[in-house]
Parts: sequence; structure tokens; C-alpha cells
Amino acid sequence: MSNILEQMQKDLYDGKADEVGTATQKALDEGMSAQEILSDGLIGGMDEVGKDFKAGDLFIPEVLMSAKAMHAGMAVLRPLLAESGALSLVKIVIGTIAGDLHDIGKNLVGMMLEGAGFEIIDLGTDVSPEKFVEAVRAEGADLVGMSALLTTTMPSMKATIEALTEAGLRDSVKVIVGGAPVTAGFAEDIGADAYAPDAASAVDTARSLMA
Ligand code: B1M
Repeated sequence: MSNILEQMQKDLYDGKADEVGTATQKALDEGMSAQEILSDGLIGGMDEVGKDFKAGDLFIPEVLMSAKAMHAGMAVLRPLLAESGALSLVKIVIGTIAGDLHDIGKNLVGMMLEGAGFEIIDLGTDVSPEKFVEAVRAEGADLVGMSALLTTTMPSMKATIEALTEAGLRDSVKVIVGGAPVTAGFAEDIGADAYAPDAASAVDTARSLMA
């Protein structure tokens, strides 16, 4: 790997947003393709962040700093990637389910997925089954990610899956669920395709579902 991409990965890991933004522009000026910088620089760096977060060697504030640095690089690359059609390989609609306003975990999951190269449509919090359905249809999403932090509103996950089925969309999207009270058993019971316990696992799960 070139020195500039190696340094970019280190700066991203250390959450140095300005350095990552500048290095991204420099790599483009030196003739590297936007796709190469995305895969080998930004995604490579976020993969390391994901691994260490999963292993408990990095904590939420550090991951958020890395995600911010990744965003600085993406701000430079996004127009070029969009132009070349390379950006929107897999679209993921994410949101916190109806009745639930917790969004810290959901945002972390969205940022890690974006860092892994997925296109994220974030519907925010308190997202009704109808809103999920509308977004999946309008965006032609490949995957739906639902987050829940309250046991009282967890049934909204099931209602959303049922709404996707009723709208005839269930066969065209995979569904991942997560959040503190959610378990693999609950995911199976409601007919989700997968459960992910944390943001780094959500990336691994999305990758394997889309493989
Ligand atoms: Co609330 N809250 N809260 N809260 N809150 C909890 C969740 C609670 C456990 C606190 C407690 O009682 N010990 C409790 C829920 C009890 C239950 O139902 N079992 C609770 C309650 C009761 C409430 C209110 C009802 C309080 C009240 O008003 N009486 C109220 C509800 C409001 C509503 O949503 N309608 C409420 C409000 C709030 C605040 C607004 C004050 C604030 C939220 C701010 C915000 O999100 N913008 C808040 C907070 C901060 C918490 C705690 C303290 C922290 C949650 C958090 O952000 N954790 C929480 C107690 C706790 O967890 N210690 C608590 C950090 C975050 C990174 O973790 O979201 O679990 P988490 O995400 C993880 C994984 O779960 C996973 O990845 C992340 C890590 O990598 N993950 C996914 C999450 N989503 C995923 C999706 C995936 C895959 C993985 O795939 C798509």
C-alpha cells in the first residue's frame, strides 16, 4: 500500500479529521482513483477501528472521532464516487423504531456502515413501520436496519417486518435488528434476517447478508 494511504488509515484511526481530508485530496492530486482511496484508505482504516471496538480496545468516543475523520475524507470523495456510480452499491435504510427516541447506538451503527462503504439512508428516531416501508420503496433499499432501546416499543420491529411483507417488499430486503434489549432469539421470533450486538458486528452482518 502507498505511504499516503497507510498514513491516512493511521490518521483515521486516531480521529484526525483535518489530516484525513487533506490526505484524501492529496491522493487524488497524485492520480489515485476515488475508489482506491475509499477502499484502501478510508474503509481500510474503519475496518481497523471496527475490529478494535469489537475487541474492547476502543471506546465509543474514539469511534465517533474516527467516524468524523472518515466523513472528512468522504466529503472530498463523495461527488467523484457519485459521478462514477461507484458509491451506491448497497443501500441501507436505518432508523430507531416507533416510540423510541434513543439514537446514539443507531448513529454509531450508521457511521460504521458508512465507513464500510454502504450508502446509508438514516430515517432518524421514532420511525413508524409505514415510514420504513415508504423509504425502502422510494430508495430501492437492499437492507433495513432497526434499532430499539426500549422493551416497551420492541414490538414495533415485528410490526415493521409485517408491514414490509404486506407491501410485498419483504423478499427484496434483508432486515438486521439490534439495540440493548434485542437478542438473537427475539430477532428470529419476529422474522428478521439477522441480529447484531454492536456496530462493528452490524458491518460484518451486513457484509455477509449482501455477499
Ligand atoms: Co433512556 N433508557 N429513556 N434515554 N437511556 C435506557 C435505554 C434504559 C435502559 C435506562 C434504564 O432504565 N436503565 C431505559 C430502558 C428500559 C427498558 O426498556 N428496558 C431507558 C428509559 C426507560 C428511558 C425513558 C422511558 C425515560 C423516561 O422518560 N422515563 C425515555 C424514553 C424516551 C423515548 O425513547 N421515547 C428515555 C430517554 C433517554 C434520553 C433522551 C434522556 C437519552 C437518549 C439520548 C439519545 O439517544 N439521543 C437516554 C439515554 C442516553 C439512555 C441510556 C443511559 C444510554 C443509551 C445509549 O445511548 N447507550 C440507557 C441506559 C444504558 O444503556 N446504560 C437508557 C450507548 C449506545 C452506544 O448503546 O444504543 O445500546 P446502544 O447501541 C449499541 C448496541 O445496542 C448496538 O450497537 C451499539 C454499540 O455498538 N446497536 C445496534 C444499537 N442499535 C443497533 C442496530 C443494529 C445493530 C446493533 O442493527 C440495525
